[in-house]
Amino acid sequence: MTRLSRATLDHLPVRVGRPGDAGAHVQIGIVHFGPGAFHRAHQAAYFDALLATDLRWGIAAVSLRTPELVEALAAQDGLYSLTILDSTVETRVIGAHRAWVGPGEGARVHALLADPAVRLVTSTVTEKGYCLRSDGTLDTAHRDIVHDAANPDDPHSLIGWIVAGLAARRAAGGEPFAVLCCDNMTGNGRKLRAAVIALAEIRDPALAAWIGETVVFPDSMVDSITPATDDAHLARAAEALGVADLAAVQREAFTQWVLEDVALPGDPDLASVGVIRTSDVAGYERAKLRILNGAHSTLAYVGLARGHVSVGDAMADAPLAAFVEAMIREDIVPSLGAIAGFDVQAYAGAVLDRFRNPEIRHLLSQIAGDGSQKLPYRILDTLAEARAAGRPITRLAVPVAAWIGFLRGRAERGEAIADPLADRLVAAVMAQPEGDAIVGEMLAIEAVFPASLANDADFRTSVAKAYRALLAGDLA
Ligand code: CS2
Repeated sequence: MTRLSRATLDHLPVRVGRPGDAGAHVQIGIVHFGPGAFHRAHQAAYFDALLATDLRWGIAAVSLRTPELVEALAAQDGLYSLTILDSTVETRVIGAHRAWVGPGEGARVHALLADPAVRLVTSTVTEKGYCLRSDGTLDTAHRDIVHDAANPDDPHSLIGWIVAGLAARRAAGGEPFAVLCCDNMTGNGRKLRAAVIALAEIRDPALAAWIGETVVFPDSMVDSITPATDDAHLARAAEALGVADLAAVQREAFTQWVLEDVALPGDPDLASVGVIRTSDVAGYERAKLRILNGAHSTLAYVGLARGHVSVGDAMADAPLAAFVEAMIREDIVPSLGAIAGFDVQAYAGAVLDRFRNPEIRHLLSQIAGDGSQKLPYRILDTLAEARAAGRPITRLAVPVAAWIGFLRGRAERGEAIADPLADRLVAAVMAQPEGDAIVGEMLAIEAVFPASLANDADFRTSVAKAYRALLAGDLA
């Protein structure tokens, strides 16, 4: 089948939306690391819209681990379709990507990062891609960071690439780029900043000081439910387009990007394309991570245990949906405090509606991956604060117990666990016969559970109780 490309763009059905840019004169202003489905469906769509009025913001997509994606973008001149799954389903072509760089092309990454026209370096490499310890600081014992400290000109990690790029800017006497983290972590910009400065410090303390003084790392909150592209979606995209599109993505209509309101080099008018600029990102970030992502992880682990496959299925399980709603409204919302101009209970209701979107089939197994990286931001922070404030944690202990049960089930069946700590997790859940003694083994993993929780008898008892209940087929 013919592929989507600049040459086939003019022949697409009229109902398919066209890229925002005016074609040939787009400059590359952004280097993006990790152009997976979420980036292509979210950030790239904002910049695609911005290109309609400002041609400086084309994206160079850097995927140092996924050659297939780079091949697909190359074969399609960087074009791909975004399908919006709402009461009406709409497809449009995104044209923001103007360069694509794959494994083994480090020299091109160096050249892009050194180019003064590149004003932003952005990332969606998932939580584990930042090589942080559970306290949010750079893990200097991480294999990639050890490598990058010894080989600063041939980095493996995102952090190493940012340091290398900033070192080149400084050496050339140029302006630095801004660094925008677009992953689901609290204080994502601040954490990335501290990690970059920590690695730069090993290389050259003067470079670290220069980064601290001149480079901005705004915090951001990103949100749009983006189910992974599967064969069914590739077929749907091909049908809508009349040509094949191997980089197609799909998402819900709702999309939000809240970005800390600090001046960015080149001053892109992001507000004109719907990005919310505010000085209070932290409030939005906490609300989104704790409500949406916390509920997602709960639905994933409890839902899989109850035999469900997708978020929609899990939400159709009335006791489970009621449990999650009560957890959000009674346990999570009280942890958030007031956020100016933001109705948290209304937000919670809207999130639950989004989970029920009948057009979306979002697999629980997709959400269940990388629990060791996700649960600290999604559930454990809420739990620790609830304990400190003396609020109940009976419900909040359930997703932790369900995660442990999920790991045990997978390990017993010899199934792979997608998690950078998989070996340690499997060792912990298999250290004891099935029963709540496993909980103690898991809570001893310091890379996941802070000592304040691991040593808290009430927390331990609550998780063990929830684990027993789940084994018995009950929710709590
Ligand atoms: C999900 C998120 O996969 C997951 O862990 O919870 O990707 C979620 O869909 C997004 O954060 C929504 O913005």
